[in-house]
Amino acid sequence: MKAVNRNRIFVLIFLITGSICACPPPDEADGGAGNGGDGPSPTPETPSFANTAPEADAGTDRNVELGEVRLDGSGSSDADDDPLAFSWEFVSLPAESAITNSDIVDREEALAYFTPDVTGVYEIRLTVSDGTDTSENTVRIEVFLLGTSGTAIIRLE
Ligand SMILES: [Ca+2]
Repeated sequence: MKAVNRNRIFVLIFLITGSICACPPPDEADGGAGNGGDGPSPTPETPSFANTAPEADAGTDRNVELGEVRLDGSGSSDADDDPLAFSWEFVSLPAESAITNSDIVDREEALAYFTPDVTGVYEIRLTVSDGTDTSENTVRIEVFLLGTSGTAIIRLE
């Protein structure tokens, strides 16, 4: 008899503790932010104005003769048709080159240009912003110098 009573007590305790543990209906009172929502609180972003990041397009890689190089980021786009802000900057330059980002004319515009000071490979990054998100794209431009024969490519030292 005592054993039976003890079992009943265990069952009773189990039921009580079980019901206590289950008491707060699993996170539903919190708006369903339960599973995995223990970290940073649910992002308070405005769902009705979700932004789509822009897509930067710095133009196609190419080889050009030494002279003014045009940069064309007009192929960049934004799915929301947000107005875009542009910024061009050099990622890498020929070792002999002494030009800097400030030598990029209209470097905050979709259409910009610069004048290389030496031949070699110039890599220029376009960063496009829609005011919320940004996107980057890099264009590689190899600048060469035509020899007198019109075919030879020589390095300008
Ligand atoms: Ca956008």
